[in-house]
Amino acid sequence: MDDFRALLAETDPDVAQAIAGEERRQRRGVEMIPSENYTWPEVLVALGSVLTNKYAEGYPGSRYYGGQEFTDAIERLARERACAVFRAEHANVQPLSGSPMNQAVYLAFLSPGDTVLAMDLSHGGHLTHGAPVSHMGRIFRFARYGTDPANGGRIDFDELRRMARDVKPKLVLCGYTSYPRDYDYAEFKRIADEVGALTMADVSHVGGLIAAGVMRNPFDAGFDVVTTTTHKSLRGPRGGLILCRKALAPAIDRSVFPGLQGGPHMNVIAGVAIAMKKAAEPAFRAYGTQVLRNARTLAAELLVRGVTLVTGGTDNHMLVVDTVASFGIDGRRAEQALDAVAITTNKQIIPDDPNPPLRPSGIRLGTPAATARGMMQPEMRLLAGWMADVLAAPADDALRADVRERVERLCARFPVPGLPAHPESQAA
Ligand code: DSN
Repeated sequence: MDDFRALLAETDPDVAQAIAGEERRQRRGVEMIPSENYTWPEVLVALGSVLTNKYAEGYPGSRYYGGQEFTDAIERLARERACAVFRAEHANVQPLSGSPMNQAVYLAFLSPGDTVLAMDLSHGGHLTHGAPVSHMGRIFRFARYGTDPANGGRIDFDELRRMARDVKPKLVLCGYTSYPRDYDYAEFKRIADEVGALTMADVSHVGGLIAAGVMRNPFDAGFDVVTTTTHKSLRGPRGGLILCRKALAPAIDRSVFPGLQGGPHMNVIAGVAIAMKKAAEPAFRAYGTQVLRNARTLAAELLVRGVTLVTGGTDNHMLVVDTVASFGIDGRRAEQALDAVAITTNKQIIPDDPNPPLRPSGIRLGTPAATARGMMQPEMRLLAGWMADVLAAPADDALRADVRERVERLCARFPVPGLPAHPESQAA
């Protein structure tokens, strides 16, 4: 690999320098975007392997091109391991990422104009859950449930049941990108059964925590379909998984290929196989447990500092901070202030946000990446204090310089998985 890095530096110094710069950024700063993580070094090897050269349309044992003895073996491994980790009857490991993954499910079971009951974007849902700006939002009718401020920001199941009876969805979808709580999948399933709807859980954010056995698994409540990206808490390569009951497998597989996609990315599927092997190990359960502990510690410490958290805390790996209520600054300003001290977060709309998405009222924080580096509760306490100080005084240059130095010193003690210790990439 090192020889190839030298070759790249010679062939294309512009790209090589940008990669080295990104390595430096990842090494020197704390990654707190809840959907990001550091994948395993072994996955990086698979991603950079010759598997990227191979076309493999179709499925193992039934492909449209020759030369599949190794790709078939890899895809079978990835499918079997994913089924074992999630207790699923069938896994399709070909979705290129989260959006096509969810699209493939809709297109497998719905006709244009059919109704889906899904979570409102500002309350935590995802663009592919029918936001009006997404293509899916134009093809299908999405009815949106929200969270109830009177119930601590949790889902109001009475309202959900009323909506389900009213709109008669063909699919009830639960899943989120900015909801810091766990789901009562059994209650969703009961409501879906009452109206004869299919159940789908998009667990992209918490896939790794479900795999680790530290959060609820929708299949335990009898869900039909579960989707997850593979690169968030699961720590795999960028990709998507569709897991389902065996009876639904033919429709799902046809929908992914040839319905939506062409050749699967076999280098990524090899990475998924590796990540699934890792996810089945006891060490991954310990990782998931620590991700949750770290999130709770971060939340407790921020609450002590008077910070307003959406729902008042967290049950998962994620916190949503109301920066307007807490510090009188919008999420964009907060994201920039934290970027300046090498703590990476993302601006985030909050429930019924009066502000637009590029200037929303909050930020999201998450612990999967910092935990993958080995950071634990003491580091979360430090980070919470530094973030609260910086957000309370975003224009204070001296404070910023001091916190940035402290963050970089902290980071030097926690190596980034998969990053070689190249002296040149450590240089300023
Ligand atoms: N970008 C992902 C996230 O941050 O939640 C979802 O698409």
